[in-house]
Amino acid sequence: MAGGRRLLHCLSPACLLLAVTVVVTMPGLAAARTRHYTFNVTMATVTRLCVTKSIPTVNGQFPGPRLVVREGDRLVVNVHNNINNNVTFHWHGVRQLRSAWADGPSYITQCPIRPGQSYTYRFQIVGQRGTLWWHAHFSWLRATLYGPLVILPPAGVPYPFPKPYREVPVMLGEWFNADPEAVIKQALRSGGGPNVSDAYTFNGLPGPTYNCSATDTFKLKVRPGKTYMLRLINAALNDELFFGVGNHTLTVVQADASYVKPFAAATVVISPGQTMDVLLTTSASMPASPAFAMAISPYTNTVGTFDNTTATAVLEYAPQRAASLRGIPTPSLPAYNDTGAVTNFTSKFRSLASAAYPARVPRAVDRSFFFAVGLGTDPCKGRPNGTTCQGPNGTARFAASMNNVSFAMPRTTSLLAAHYQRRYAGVLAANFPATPPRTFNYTGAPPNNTFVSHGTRVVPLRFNASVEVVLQDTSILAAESHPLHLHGYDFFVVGTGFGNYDAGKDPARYNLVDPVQRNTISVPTGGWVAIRFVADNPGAWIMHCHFDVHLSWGLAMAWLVNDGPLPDQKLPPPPSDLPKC
Ligand SMILES: [Cu+2]
Repeated sequence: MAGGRRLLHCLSPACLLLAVTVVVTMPGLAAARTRHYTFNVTMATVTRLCVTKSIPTVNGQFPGPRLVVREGDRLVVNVHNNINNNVTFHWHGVRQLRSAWADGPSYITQCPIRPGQSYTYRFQIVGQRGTLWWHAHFSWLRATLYGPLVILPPAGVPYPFPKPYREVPVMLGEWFNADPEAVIKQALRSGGGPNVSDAYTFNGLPGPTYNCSATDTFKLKVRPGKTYMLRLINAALNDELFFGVGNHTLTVVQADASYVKPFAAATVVISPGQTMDVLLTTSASMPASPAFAMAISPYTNTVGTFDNTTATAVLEYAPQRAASLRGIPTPSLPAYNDTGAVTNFTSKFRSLASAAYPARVPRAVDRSFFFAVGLGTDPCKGRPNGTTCQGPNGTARFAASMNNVSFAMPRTTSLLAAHYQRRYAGVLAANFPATPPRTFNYTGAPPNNTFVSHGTRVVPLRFNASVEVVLQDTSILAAESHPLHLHGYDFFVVGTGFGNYDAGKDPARYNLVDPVQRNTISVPTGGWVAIRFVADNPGAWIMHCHFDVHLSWGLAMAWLVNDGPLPDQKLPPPPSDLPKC
């Protein structure tokens, strides 16, 4: 099924709200609603690029169903796993205040939902509005298990910008002709890089730049003189993306479900995990061209292979004249390695920081961390028979780390269950290093020894601790940007730069007034970024690279945030249907 086509039938949020709302009458809380959804995880047959295959889906849809809620709503999502694979779901960017059991990353907040089993995710949307999304959080299953999570403001509360005529989720994805699970399994077996995707997609559709794909094109029908809000979501597995629309300028108004000071851009850059709401105002009168191309292409500095293709979709003013899309105006996107274009764009983000939407930036810091993030290697020696070493130079295996620790997922329990039961022995060590084990010129010539260590090592945090983390890219095997995603929190991006972070000089240039608030930020290629958050949400929270290949190689760590003294500062007991390992 082409979910992208179906999207066109019900574009307005109100329409979707009608479809799935269950109103719970609560005295004195007329606006509080609980919205129920059922996720039946099933295999479905899908054809793209003339390849027909069976893929994991939610309710047979690809991409998956759109969830539409209002700020303050409670969600209840009943997941039934009917596929022959473990699965979990993550509600990407949702704060999950005191609902860590519903966050979803496998072996972090829950054991996987096994084939034939069910689990109900229950959580509330608090203090967030805009676009988020949901995706599977087990191995690479999110390649096809993903969908939008649209959070409208509370009823009667306007946007801080003129109300758009229409709002349209635009999910940017990555299509593999092969089974993505086979792709990552093969890479982990060989120690080499995984095969790259065959196409990028708009709402699951690759569009006409690929062979055998012209009929699988996402089309957005528009009228002249109207403003459309595109809810952009980068659901790609391993690629940051440029996005643009031919002859149209975009205005960015939200990022990761927080409002930003609006700014104009011809091209946007969006990293895996990130969301961005952009306004597009159509031509005042019917334009000469009946249609315009929307396009996405990768941004990367990898020395490995990557999917260097461009996908297009169509902004269609006049369907009757747009029969042939040949020659329609197309955006000129930057070159794949144009870091200058990326820096120029990302430097424009500022929190709205208004009276209604203040930026509560921590001004003082209780705990400071410096994490070197990047690739590394494991030795070939001692690998079991049948495994090979197709990593760097064919003499090692690819790995990735933070502070030289490659994160090992627990297997017998989740971190959160271990934390809740205070049974840490054999599961985790609360000694994740606050600084790299040895200092080196992080963005200069890499050290001779690039071997990583392995472990399930975490940082415990006291409730309400104010935390700063400087994320420093390394040039080991190649400087490369890493979209770092923190679960359970938004953070403020208070500083960024190229080269090595300088603790003596750089903090003086921090923005503590209106820094952007996000849940995912790309550590710049050969640079650093400083983030701050207040640990006001008890639980076990993974922070990881949102390139699935780097996560598979261990680019992750976790925070254990302890309960506070008050009753509403404690993690509640686990739900009775929490899956067991
Ligand atoms: Cu990464």
